[in-house]
Amino acid sequence: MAEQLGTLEELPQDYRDDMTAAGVAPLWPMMRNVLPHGAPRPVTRPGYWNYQAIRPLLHRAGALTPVEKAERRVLVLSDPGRGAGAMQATASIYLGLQLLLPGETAPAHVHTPSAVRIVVEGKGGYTVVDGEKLPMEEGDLVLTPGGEWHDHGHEGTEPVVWLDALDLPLFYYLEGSYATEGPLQAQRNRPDASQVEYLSSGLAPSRKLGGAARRYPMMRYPWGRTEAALTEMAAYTDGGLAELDYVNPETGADVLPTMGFTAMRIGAGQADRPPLRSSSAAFHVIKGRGIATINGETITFGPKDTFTAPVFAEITLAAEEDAYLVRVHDRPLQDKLGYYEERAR
Ligand code: GTQ
Repeated sequence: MAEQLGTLEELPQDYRDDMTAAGVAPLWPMMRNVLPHGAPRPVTRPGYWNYQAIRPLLHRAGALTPVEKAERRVLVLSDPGRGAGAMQATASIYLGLQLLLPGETAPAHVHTPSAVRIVVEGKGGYTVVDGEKLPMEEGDLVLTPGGEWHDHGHEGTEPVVWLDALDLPLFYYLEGSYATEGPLQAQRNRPDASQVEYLSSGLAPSRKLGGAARRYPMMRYPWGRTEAALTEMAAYTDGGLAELDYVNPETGADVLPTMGFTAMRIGAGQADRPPLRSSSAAFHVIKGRGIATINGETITFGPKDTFTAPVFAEITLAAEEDAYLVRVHDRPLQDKLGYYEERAR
């Protein structure tokens, strides 16, 4: 194994100039950058976004920029490793906080990336996906998969805020990111599938031969049921820890092709010390307080805050109060690449 690879500076200037003119470059000076030994060297750094600090900025955006001038009124959470204005929170995950004021609508469009909304505050917001009207209550997880028409509306009286998570960085990297605009959708006059077909875990509509389920059969995961399930599960688990993955109720697969979502509960006084994972992650706090340590950086988190962890990060989540979080990660993508890894810490 070569210890020290040759550098660009060691090469004669005329040779370097001729390579540049020919549109080629030597691999060896760049070899360790693209294939570091043993583990990746992430650009992503742990990030922390205090909701109480961002909330006034969001509200000011509501006063400064009408939704018609924004299409989506969003403040993007930029990865500290990439700097202010970065349109990503980790290599693969985009996060933004979206504000909708009472009576506003955000126009219908469809795009190649998939999105998920986690409702942060406010009542009366809704998203229409493929004609299905999905109510948005605090903590709910609402899918708008790539290729599905969606628009947002607000029938309540107070501002509504939700966290958007998109696999936009991947589509952008693939030069595959684009949107198409359209008129607001006609809404089906019935509750969403989480309240009709998939009201109870373990039960799915019985089908006739050839009657296939929709690719995305359930697009809203109500928080109330998620919290109840975590609490019940934690009562019978060492340390009051429980984790539940959001899955497609027809197939048991991850809800989206590239992004995964895991609801977590950490009991007061307990700590979660997961293995080092090859997936990057964002943690959104639904309830509770605690201290996160990510690669040695200490983050004091409270309700509605969001923080991120790069790939293979050493993560400790210590709860001071019973804490409920949703972890957004890219393990489904890594699984599909035959790559996902975990290492003991
Ligand atoms: O609500 O459709 O944060 O298209 C970024 C792009 C939200 C949305 C974002 C989007 C949306």
